Amino acid sequence: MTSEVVLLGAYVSGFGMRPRIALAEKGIQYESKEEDLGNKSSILLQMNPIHKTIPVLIHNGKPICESLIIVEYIDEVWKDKSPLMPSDPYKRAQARFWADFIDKKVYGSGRRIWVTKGEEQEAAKKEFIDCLKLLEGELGDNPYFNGENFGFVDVAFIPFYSWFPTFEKCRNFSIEAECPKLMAWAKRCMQKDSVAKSLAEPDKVYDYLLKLKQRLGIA
Ligand code: GS8
Repeated sequence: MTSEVVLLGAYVSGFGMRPRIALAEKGIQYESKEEDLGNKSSILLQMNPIHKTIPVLIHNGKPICESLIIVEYIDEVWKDKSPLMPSDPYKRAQARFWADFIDKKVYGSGRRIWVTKGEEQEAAKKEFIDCLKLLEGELGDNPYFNGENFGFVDVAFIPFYSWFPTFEKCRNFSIEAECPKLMAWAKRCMQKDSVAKSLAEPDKVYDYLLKLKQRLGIA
């Protein structure tokens, strides 16, 4: 059966990069529609009326929202190639746990680094690095989070790599110095075409952030 796949996204969004990687892993052709989040399209508002956020995957006319749910959906629909979720139920639960940790803790503290100042910002920076160290511990000596094969947690986390240089430049710390094994993992992921072609260029992320900071009046 041929299927029609459309992805509503935004180039620099880490959430938007996740389905791009998953679709590339599966070798699925799709139409990509770039959203201007300052002026959302009627299709986005119609397809994700609850959150009004990207990414949204539209498969044969039906929307699927929330990046991690989209990645799981892609993995289930196109299950014959490059499985992303472990087949063991316990490992699957663990993969979901770490992806949820990335969204709540890594993204949460990462966001606070931008919107706070002074002591609060220092606390957010510390929490961010602590979270990265926890992830580094979970990775251990494995090439990928699920062991030998690139999988769900890698898809959930690797988009942050595009943002690392912007964090480092603007907030004056070195992730490489704090988490060398995690950086080695990121570079390993970048050797995969599916990742390299889906991640935003760090310079474009930096430009985007400078403009956003100006617009929101954040230092
Ligand atoms: C988060 C999506 C999101 O925040 C997911 O898909 O995993 N939990 C969701 N998307 C942002 C762009 S990335 O910062 C977005 O669409 N923002 C527009 C808005 O909030 O108005």
